[in-house]
Amino acid sequence: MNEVILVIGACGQIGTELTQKLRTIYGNENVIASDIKEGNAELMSSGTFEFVDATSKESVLNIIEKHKVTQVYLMAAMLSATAEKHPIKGWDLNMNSLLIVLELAKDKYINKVFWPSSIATFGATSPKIDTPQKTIMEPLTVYGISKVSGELWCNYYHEKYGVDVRSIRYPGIISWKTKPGGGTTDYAVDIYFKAIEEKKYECFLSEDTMLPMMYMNDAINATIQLMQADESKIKQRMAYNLAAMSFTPKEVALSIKEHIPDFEITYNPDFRQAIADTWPKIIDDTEARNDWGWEHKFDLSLMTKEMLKNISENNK
Ligand code: AKB
Repeated sequence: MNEVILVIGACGQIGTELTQKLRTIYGNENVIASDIKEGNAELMSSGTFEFVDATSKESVLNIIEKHKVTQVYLMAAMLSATAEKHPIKGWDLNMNSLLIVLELAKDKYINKVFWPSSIATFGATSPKIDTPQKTIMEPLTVYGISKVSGELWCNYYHEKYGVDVRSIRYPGIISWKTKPGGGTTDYAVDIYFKAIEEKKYECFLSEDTMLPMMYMNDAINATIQLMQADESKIKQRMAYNLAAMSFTPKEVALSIKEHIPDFEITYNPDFRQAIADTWPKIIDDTEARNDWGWEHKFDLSLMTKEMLKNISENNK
């Protein structure tokens, strides 16, 4: 079957690189990018772009019908820090967009859905080390509440209507092409840009705050691998735990110092510290590895090399 893929939220941090990778696999003409705002030049020039309001069923359905879309990757979301400032807006965007896409899948307009969950589904009462696939989930953020609820809806639509919806609990994602916006893990991207531009960085988390993280290339490969996996391999219809590395701000600073010896980090924790303090430090992703063969490639030192190289080359 010839797949036509719609990426909703294609201009965000993950959406930008995901869309480009999908275009190399499925052909530029078969991957439609959509968002409420335009994206970077590469994204806009490499294939079709449509403006979409992810919270309007009519807006999403119009694009699906116009392009005969078969699969949707729903990447539009309000992240943890921003959603704490706008709780109802965050809930509306994160939930309504998902329910719209699940309904369209139930009514057979599309046959497969990807929806991102997050380590934010876990809360202060979840085990922090080797956080299991199935454990207590009592998130203390609006974003986390929307992600647990979304996972339950995904599971419900699969159990009740047979919808083929797949999901991953992303850790903090680190990339150099498009910056993230409004997350608690954003420091781990900003620190590399500031290291190149100013050789110093003031971190909004404390030096020993350990969080699960992943380089973008790994995140994109995992997402596409999960979507391409044979249905018999998908045993979780909530979302899969996914891990690559865990580190603290102090550890990433030391890794940067190996390349930029005079780089300096200072710490000035703000409201995001309280969010990070409720999240896991290390995730157990055994199920993803066993069920559909997930393997990460990037550790902290390899990622640091790639980040510094790419940001410097791009800054020239
Ligand atoms: C955030 O920090 O809100 C996100 C996430 C971990 O889902 N990067």
